[in-house]
Amino acid sequence: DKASPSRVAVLGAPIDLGASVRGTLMGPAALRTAGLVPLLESLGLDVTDYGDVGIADMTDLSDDPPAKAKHYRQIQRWSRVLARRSHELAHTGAIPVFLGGDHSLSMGSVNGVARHCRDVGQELFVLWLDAHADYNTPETTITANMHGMSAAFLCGEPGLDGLLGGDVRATIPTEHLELFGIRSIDKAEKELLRMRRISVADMRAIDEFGVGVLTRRILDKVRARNGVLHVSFDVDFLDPEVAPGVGTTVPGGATYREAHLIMELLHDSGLVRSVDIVELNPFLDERGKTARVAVELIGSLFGQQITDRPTPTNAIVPDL
Ligand code: HAR
Ligand code: MN
Ligand code: MN
Ligand code: MN
Repeated sequence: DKASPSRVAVLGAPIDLGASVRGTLMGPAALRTAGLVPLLESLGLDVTDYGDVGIADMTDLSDDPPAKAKHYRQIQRWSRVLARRSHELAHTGAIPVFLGGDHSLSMGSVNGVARHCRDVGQELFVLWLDAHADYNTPETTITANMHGMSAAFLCGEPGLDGLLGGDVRATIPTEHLELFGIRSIDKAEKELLRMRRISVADMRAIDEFGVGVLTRRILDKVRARNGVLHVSFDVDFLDPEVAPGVGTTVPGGATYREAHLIMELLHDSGLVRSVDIVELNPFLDERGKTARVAVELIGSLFGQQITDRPTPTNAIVPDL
């Protein structure tokens, strides 16, 4: 497999107005406190921590906020600043790692990475590790919370068209979005996912086939298109027993070992070019447990191994 870049750019996005529960703004600090940067350095990576992004100097646009999108103006400021910073960071050739912050930050981070991939003519795939599909629009949403809309926004669904103002909105083709670990979808959201034929590895598929098979299937698809991968890791992907520090826990999530195996396979693929870590809420955590697990998993994503046994090549991949 091809080698990933050896430089990592860490950027915090202390944003929590996209979520129903406040507190994810402490996420970047908790991930740093849990030792993210020294861990990455111990793996031989050249890490630059750019600190946290702010939105204080952002002016407001004059588009009409959608009827059902809470804190639209604030999220718009974050999206615009993050899309710009993300594009710049991707351009340097480092792997940007965005520390959230709620999942609305991906509207900016992934957009910037997608713009860069478009600049260099590379196909971008997005692996969305999450309990939720985040595929609502202002039309379909029940809660009006914007963290439930980020994947839909990235695929160009209507309703948030003015979010980035005059800046370029890069759209992820629906067949390049891979939802994984999903166990909570709203009714209208499910209908939209079905209409768009979006790939959903839900918890039942994981139970039946295992994360190894399903992850390899995604990696093969990316490789076949000579593409690269953005990993958007919503911490609520994990089972609440493993990761209690999130505002929207859903039972029946990924186990500790399943999550590590996914990260290990992703690392071995050499395809990952950017990462979000989102929805960690230190206000709800138990003595740093969730922050520590998230950091360990990022360690596996960047090459931490138990032994040096690489991914075996005899992958058995069912045609689902
Ligand atoms: N589907 C629900 C909504 O749209 C819940 C979304 C919750 N999202 C997150 N991130 N916690 O995945 O409001
Ligand atoms: Mn999410
Ligand atoms: Mn570029
Ligand atoms: Mn979620």
